[in-house]
Amino acid sequence: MPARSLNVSQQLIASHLVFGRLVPGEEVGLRMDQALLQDALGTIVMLALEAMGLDRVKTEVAVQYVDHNLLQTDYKNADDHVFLMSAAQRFGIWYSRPGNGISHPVHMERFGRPGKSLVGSDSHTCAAGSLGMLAIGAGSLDVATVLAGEPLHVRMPEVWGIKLTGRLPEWVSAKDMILELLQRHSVDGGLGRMIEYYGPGVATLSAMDRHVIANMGAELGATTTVFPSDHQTRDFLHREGRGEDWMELAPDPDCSYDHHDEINLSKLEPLIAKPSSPDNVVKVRDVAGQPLCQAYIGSSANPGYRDFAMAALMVRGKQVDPEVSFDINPTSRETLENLVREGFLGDLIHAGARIHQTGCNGCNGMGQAPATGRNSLRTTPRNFPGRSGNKEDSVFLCSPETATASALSGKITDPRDAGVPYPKVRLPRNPIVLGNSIPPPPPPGEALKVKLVKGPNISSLPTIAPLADLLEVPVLLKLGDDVSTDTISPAGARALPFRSNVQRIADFSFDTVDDTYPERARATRGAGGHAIVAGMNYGQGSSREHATLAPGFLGLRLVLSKSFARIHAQNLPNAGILPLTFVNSSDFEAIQQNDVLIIRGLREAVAAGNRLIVEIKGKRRIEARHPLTARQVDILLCGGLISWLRSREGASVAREGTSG
Ligand code: MIC
Repeated sequence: MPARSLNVSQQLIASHLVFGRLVPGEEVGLRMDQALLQDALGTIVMLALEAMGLDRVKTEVAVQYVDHNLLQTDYKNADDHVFLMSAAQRFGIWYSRPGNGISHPVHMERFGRPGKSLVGSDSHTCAAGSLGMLAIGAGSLDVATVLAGEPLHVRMPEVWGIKLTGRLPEWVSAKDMILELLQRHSVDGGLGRMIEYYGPGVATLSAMDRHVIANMGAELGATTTVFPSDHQTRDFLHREGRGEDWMELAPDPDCSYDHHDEINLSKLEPLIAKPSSPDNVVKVRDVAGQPLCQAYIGSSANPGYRDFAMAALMVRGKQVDPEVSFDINPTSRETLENLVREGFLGDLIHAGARIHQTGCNGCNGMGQAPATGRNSLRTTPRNFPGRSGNKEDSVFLCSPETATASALSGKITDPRDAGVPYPKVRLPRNPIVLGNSIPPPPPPGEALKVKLVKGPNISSLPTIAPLADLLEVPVLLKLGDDVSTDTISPAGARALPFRSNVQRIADFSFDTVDDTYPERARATRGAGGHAIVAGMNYGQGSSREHATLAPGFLGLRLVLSKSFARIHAQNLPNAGILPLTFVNSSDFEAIQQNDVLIIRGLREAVAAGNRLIVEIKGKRRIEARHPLTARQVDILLCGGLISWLRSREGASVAREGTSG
């Protein structure tokens, strides 16, 4: 029988398949060659590795980046950095110190390799699909499990082939292309899908353009994104001094895709996502003329040298509007050094830019919060309400060209109307490459002697109770569609320093929508817990485990929604919380806040099948279903992922004991 023709996604999945079949919707186990951790979620990974008693990570490469929590207003973030350095050394993980840059572009520069797989404790891990990697974001507990040598468990996605034709016109860049897709398909358009770009237009996009597009596949809710590995990929690796890491990856000639779409790059125009969702996309010309208080360049969504060089060339010899804060956030030390050498940083400074340190910074509210109700134009990936650190924010997402044109005029401006000649950005001829900026971990013998250094804010993970047999829980919150993890466990400089202290960060849960929730929830802790009811795509956005562990610590036992975002749906059972969806979504209307939901015989019922009867006390019964695999049911019955892993270890120790 002739071998089946595979697209690139299927080739990558097939070459990493540990168990399962390439049948969409079925659970597959994937071998992960590499792992990426960032500090805001890495502390949970390290605490989990400690709780699991792991000696050394089992992936080929694992890297801990420190890029998110860089503001050191007191001891907390600084203590986390020290803890992460000690834990990285202890567990055999490379450590990228603060100032080296954002995990996604730096990983691409230093470790990315076509054909390899990568798991990351960050939803934008998919950015590495730009190099032809199978790169998947996951919750911190799942990442810890992979580091301990388990495959990554995901549902086999459908493959969404997007054919690119044409070439981006002047003033239109990769960000406009991904905004076009968000306009067409919304923030849940990629659920259950892996996006694969193909067609003649792909060759016109550089590896860094592809990074922009792959990164924001997360905003479409997709499992991941992949590009083929071609001459652009080779060129990128060659420029990084790693030409030997290149291999070609192309779809088989007769392969097919489960879904189709097409974009003619030549027809695109500058787009912008209005507040406060990445899919609220319109043409820049439709909102032109509105004033702004901030123009922000940087983040993992626009990390390339060209993005900063473009801004620099546009403002060369000019001054930005005096009422605009022009915030430049370099994304990697290497990019910054090249910008300095080529003189571009000088252009930006001269024009009035504020130069921030290399890292994620204001992207998730670690500084640079905009003024109340004033428009902020950002090249970042997300603009969920309040994410900037100001509850009353008004954040737009756009390309560096649009942000810079608007900074110059003081009004939202289509870059084609800025009156600036189109700058031709050329990559540096002999780029500076920082090959040794990340030292390798010590060898095993030395690593085992390293002690974890925990500051006073670092607390062990809370213990989680096994699933109860009777749930009788009040609904403490009833929420709408597309609730993001930024709503569940807010970002921003107030809350983020508590990322290594689940018990404390719990007090911030949902406080941007209802600041009475933490106290009301805490009161249910000893009394059987509580439930949350929500609409579609609950838990979209970040992979942050705090969005499950923290409400779980406050007594959250059940989330009943119309649908879940991918990573959050995996994080819920890992934190011992039961996810359920409505069988009839109109039943959503039947439940009000403070209603009590009852499920009897729960332990047996979740294991027996995926349908459950939920009684709305004093009203009626409705049908719900759980999306759990057999493994996830076991995890829930055990009281979350760590207890489950421990119980399995216990079982294998017992087996070894009897066999001896
Ligand atoms: C984000 O862009 O939302 C973050 C901040 O990078 C998160 C990680 C986090 O919550 O720390 C993500 O993308 O997963």
